[in-house]
Amino acid sequence: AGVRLARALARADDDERQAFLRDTLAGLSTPQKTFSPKYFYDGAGSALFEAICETPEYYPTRTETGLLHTIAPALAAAIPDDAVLLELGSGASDKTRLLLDAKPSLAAYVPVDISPDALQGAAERLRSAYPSLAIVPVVADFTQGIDVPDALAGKPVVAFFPGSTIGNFEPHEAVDLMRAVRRRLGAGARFIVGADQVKPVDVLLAAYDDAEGVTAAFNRNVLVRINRELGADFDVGAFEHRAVWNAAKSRIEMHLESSVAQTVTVAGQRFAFEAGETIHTENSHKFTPESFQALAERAGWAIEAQWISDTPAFGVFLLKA
Ligand code: AVJ
Repeated sequence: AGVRLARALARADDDERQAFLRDTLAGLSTPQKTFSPKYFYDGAGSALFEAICETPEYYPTRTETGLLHTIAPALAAAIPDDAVLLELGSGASDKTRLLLDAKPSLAAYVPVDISPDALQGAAERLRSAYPSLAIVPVVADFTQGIDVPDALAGKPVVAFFPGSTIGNFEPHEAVDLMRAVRRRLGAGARFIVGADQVKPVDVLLAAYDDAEGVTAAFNRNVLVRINRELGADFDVGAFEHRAVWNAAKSRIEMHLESSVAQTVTVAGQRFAFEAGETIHTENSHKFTPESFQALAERAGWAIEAQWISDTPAFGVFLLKA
């Protein structure tokens, strides 16, 4: 297995794929098998996420978009005129348009995303919609550090992290990430964060297990990606999508449950599954205004303003360093 692992690593054509392989093997080697949700977003996964946002059950995107539409003037007033807008996990950049429209004086927009496909499509669409705005896309895993292109050094940076992607992180990781953003942006900086709110469990479960099965396809797609990119042999049809509410941790968990006892090979290493055993593929923490404030404050941010939508409740928080 050692030699085959070494060969698989050598074949991996870039650092990103090596990290993907290493993380996948490590995640399959722990008692509770786990994958990081950042690996959902290959081209197909990014498209499936956009399709999730169109399902009737998945309320966060349309709720946050409606809220941003309402509060865009207040956000624009808090953003310096010549600021660089830096978005973490920008995906299709649809919500960003609300800020770009409300703040035409922005110096530049820097979308940061792990998916080159999503980033490229978004940059093309935005360039034709905002021909006079400097758009500087950055393909990066923002959990590994936040870089602003040199050309924009010296400008005030406002960070934008919508979608409740912050909910993907364990609380201590969320604090580390928000602290890293604060250190990178410096004194007086602003950080606009979307954070989905606790609500009745049936609403949450439906949002992560839509009737059409789009979320199930999104969850299973990570197995398709691992098969293709890491030379694995997952029987994708032998894993069921599960969405579970973890009340103690205030989060929806997604799992892939092995429907039979089976063995899977990844880069020459074999991993046994019992029937009913799961791979934990994602956490989506749900917040209260108080729980989110506490997290932001632990990272050294102060709450400058906050807005919570009408039911289904979704929060947008304006943080000040
Ligand atoms: C993009 C991370 C915010 O957690 O709600 C959607 C991803 N997962 N349905 C979320 C997701 C399942 C989404 N985020």
